[in-house]
Amino acid sequence: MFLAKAFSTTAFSGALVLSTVGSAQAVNLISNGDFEAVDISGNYTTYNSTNVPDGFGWSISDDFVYLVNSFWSGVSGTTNPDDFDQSLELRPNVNLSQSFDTQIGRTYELSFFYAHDFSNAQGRALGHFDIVGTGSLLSETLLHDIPSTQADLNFLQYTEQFVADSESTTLTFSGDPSNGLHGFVIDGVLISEVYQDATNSIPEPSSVTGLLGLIGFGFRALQRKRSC
Ligand SMILES: [Ca+2]
Ligand SMILES: [Ca+2]
Repeated sequence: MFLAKAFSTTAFSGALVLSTVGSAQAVNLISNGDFEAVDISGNYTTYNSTNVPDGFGWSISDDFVYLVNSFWSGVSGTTNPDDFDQSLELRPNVNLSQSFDTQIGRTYELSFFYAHDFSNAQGRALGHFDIVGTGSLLSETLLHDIPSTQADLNFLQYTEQFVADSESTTLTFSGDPSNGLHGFVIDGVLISEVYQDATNSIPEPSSVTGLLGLIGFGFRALQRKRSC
């Protein structure tokens, strides 16, 4: 369901062609960002640092996570062999992390869906994430407090960009002790490089206006020359 944003138009006679710019290509640098890589059956299962299965892709420390299968539906738009869209719930003190290759100075986009466990009596949950290279590149605390039911957790999507400052960058999600037993849920974690094509950049409206003004000036100059 992740579609690259694209914009393309032809201004006039092929002289000015605007094409894809600044689009986040859907090549995910995160492994198992949709939490479908390990197919589980039943409502859910739990993983901690000692029983993370091969292929899960994420490191887990300090607490455990729930990998949710049929108890509710995730929203990554992907499913595994038993046809459920799996998602992940963070326990209060857990850290869930994954490192990925980056190039210094390049821009990347992080997006993911988040919600709270409908069983949370407070009707809310906090979640944290950090993206760290040599320094901290992006860090947020998110609150999900809109209605959540078992039929629909009402996932929201977070999207933001960051610039890498090292060749390896680490994304870490953390729960929050105030959530209690029923916490923050994530799915569809995507990090992709944002490609800026300088040769196809879209002119600002003022630039277009200026360009059209120059064309108009040239046309009027040509008319004056012919009338002389
Ligand atoms: Ca499954
Ligand atoms: Ca999923």
